[in-house]
Amino acid sequence: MKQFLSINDVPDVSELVHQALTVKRNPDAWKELGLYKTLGMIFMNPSLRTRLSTQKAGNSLGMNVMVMNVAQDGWNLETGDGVVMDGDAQEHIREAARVISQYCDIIALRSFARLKNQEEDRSEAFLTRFVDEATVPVINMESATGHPLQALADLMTIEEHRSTTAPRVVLTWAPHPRALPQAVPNSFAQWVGKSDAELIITHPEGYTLDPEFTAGAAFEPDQNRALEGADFVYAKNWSSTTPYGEVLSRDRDWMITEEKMSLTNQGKFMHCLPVRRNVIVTDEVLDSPTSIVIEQAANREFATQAVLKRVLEWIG
Ligand code: AN0
Ligand code: CP
Repeated sequence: MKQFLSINDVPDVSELVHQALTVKRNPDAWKELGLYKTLGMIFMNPSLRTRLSTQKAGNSLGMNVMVMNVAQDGWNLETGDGVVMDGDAQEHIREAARVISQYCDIIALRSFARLKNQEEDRSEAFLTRFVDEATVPVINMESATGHPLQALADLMTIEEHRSTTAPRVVLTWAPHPRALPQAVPNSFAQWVGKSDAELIITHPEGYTLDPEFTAGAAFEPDQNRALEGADFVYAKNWSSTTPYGEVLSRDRDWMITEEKMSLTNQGKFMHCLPVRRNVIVTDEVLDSPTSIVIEQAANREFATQAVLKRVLEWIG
């Protein structure tokens, strides 16, 4: 695999899920594959899971790993062409991406949606520009429109817990005080769409996800009806899409409670984390055995290890 920006870099999703589960069973089996290779992790936004799991995944393959919180510790980056740089930005992404490439064999990048300009986010302006300037493979640790490493870990978790070939998976919007990106629900819908699962999406008006990511999914505006018979409930907040990037609803009735979970087929509760307790989901649900959020987070390590392994094999 020459890069991992989105599902489009994955020829066979099911095969990659199984590869990641194989890595999980024996994480030390490729501990020399990345010897003398350097992974550079570049963060434009905060992280707990992605940062630690990616670092560990790289180390398990023998890689040297460097981490930089560029937004906090680096120069402000300019991305526009032909700009007279007499404002806040001290460095252009052209030099930054090319310089980081000098020190690294693989670069992993996190750069969230800015939620200001829909076209800018939709076109993955920052990620695309970085990839164009970088001279080594790039791995997406959440970009404007997608979080494919999370989706891979989510599919592993569903695979480990499913009791039928085609489980009923419900992706439900849940309230949150701040405007969050659509990257996680986009990728989740897109990756589940490539599996045997049945996907039902439920959200209030104004929150319709880009159809590019939700092909094949059913939409049910009534959350309770959507939850009926669900094997997996994946809760996530995202900001509105029409108008773009706003908090249109704070409706607490969308929070996942034990009562809502009782509508499901003894469904498992999923969330990518970080999660706001008693806003997205109640303590009772999150602390019950139906919650598999910690397993999802654990699988991030092996999902990323499988992806790094593929990219290292491509580098040779
Ligand atoms: C981020 C988001 O919603 O995209 C990261 C999730 C993995 N979440 C928050 O900013 C709370
Ligand atoms: N799920 C996830 O990506 O978490 P972090 O934002 O903490 O990395």
